[in-house]
Amino acid sequence: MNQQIILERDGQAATIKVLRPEALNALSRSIVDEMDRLVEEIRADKSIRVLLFYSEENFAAGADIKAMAPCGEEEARAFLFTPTYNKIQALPIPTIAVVDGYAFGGGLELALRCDFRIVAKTAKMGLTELNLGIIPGAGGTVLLPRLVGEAKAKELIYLSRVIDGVEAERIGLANLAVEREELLPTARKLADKLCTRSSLSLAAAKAAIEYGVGHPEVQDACAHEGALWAELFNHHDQKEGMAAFIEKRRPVFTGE
Ligand code: CO8
Repeated sequence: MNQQIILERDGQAATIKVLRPEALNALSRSIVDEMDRLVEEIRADKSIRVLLFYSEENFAAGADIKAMAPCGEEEARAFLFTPTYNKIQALPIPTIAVVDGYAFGGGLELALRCDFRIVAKTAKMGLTELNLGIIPGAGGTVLLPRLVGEAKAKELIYLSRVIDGVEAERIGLANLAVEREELLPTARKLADKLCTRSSLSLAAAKAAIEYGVGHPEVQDACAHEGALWAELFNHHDQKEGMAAFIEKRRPVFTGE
């Protein structure tokens, strides 16, 4: 078990934290292996309603360059973080990347797999892989264009351009940029708000959006959305949500 990554619990929220300050929280293979195990644990634990990724000082200065440097093609393939990042993206609960300091390369790609990015105005973010003679390899070329559009994604990736939190918010890469001291309180407030929503509705909304973004055929995606929508009528949360509206009170969702 790698001790450089931990899971912290705070009520219904869980936080995954990297503890490798000497390398600006660069992600080694064994850190990501342990991240994979933690993600499996979170998926199985129905009491966890929201997952945050937050590491002190720096989100992650990328994948471990010193470990990748000697790799050949086969070893590089084995080093890829894609299977773990795919699992993170597929979690049915909302995920929030809380970005302070550097989020470069595979670090930013982790943030791109989350549903929300709350960033410090002073954060430094970039898909800087082309500086190293490679390309983003954990979803960056796929997910960045979805957020900022193809032209801006090409500019950022081709030029390894590093942007701060303010610019990240302006171009749609971040949901919100805040002062550093407001970073965690803002993320916690968002997490608390998400925990009051129906976990079933959140999971269905996430599945519908993911499917819709990945399927350009609008009628197909809308049919998928409609099936998820109708299925929710099997559950208490739909009865409760609508009853609460009619009775003019706040709904109490249970995820059932
Ligand atoms: N990997 C390994 N070590 C790192 C990394 C990294 N990504 N980033 C920083 N470190 C280490 C440095 O080597 C240094 O260690 P040491 O003191 O032993 O030399 C220590 O952290 C502190 O770093 P610096 O002295 O460089 O600190 P500075 O404040 O001068 O600079 C920077 C900070 C600008 C962040 C600088 O460290 C930097 O440019 N780091 C590299 C950033 C980068 O290029 N990241 C992308 C990596 S490639 C990648 O992520 C590929 C992802 C695609 C596939 C994912 C699955 C494999």
